Amino acid sequence: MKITVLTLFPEFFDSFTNTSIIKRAIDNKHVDFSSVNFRDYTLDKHNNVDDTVCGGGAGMLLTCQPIVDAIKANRQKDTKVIMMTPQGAPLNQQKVHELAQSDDVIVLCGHYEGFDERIRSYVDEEISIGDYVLTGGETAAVVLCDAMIRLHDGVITTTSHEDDSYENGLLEYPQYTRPIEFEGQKVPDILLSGHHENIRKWRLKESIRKTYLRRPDLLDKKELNKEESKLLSE
Ligand code: 6GU
Repeated sequence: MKITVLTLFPEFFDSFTNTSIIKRAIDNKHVDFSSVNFRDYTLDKHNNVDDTVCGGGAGMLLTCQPIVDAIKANRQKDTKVIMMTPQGAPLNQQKVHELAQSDDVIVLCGHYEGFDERIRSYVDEEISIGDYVLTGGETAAVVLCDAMIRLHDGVITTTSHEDDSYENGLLEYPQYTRPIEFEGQKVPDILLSGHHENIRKWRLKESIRKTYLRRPDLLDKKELNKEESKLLSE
């Protein structure tokens, strides 16, 4: 997968691409990541990329020319252009799977008060990471890129994605490691029993319980199978 981030702050992504699993995914060529400064594309003699709002109002807007030229210069025929904006579709794990199907994406990050509306006609998808406002799209782009990259084959080898929170529409069950007792808190006996089927049932039940208590909205959306419905009613 190729990811090109268009941003005024390409250095923002340095620690993201130089740390842990994402660094390894790049080193092992699972992902080709670059961040490009769209200021490099401005034709303005003072290098500006923003201007005042037509009709008046506070703040500045990103102008069409540098951004549209940066998109055109960095896209191929099949590139998906994603704009990070609080007005976008809410990001969830299903959306991450969808977007991670693309072999080539451009992720556009805004700053200041936002984008000239006409830029949106050059964009395939607008994505928001939640109902709160950030100073810029860069932090949101890191979230989106991390979630997409980790889904690629070979990036994560130690765990299966199917057990992750949200993959099956439920929150993850509680997990423990040694010691068996820590400051009076014990690992549940069943996890030490070696009885795999009972452990599987306990984990599913705890997943449902945690989801019911913390995120009932997820249960409303999920189609429970027979076993899950039975556990929920217990
Ligand atoms: Cl994608 N951008 C900004 N600036 N704020 C946000 C966001 C994105 N998602 C939630 N808040």
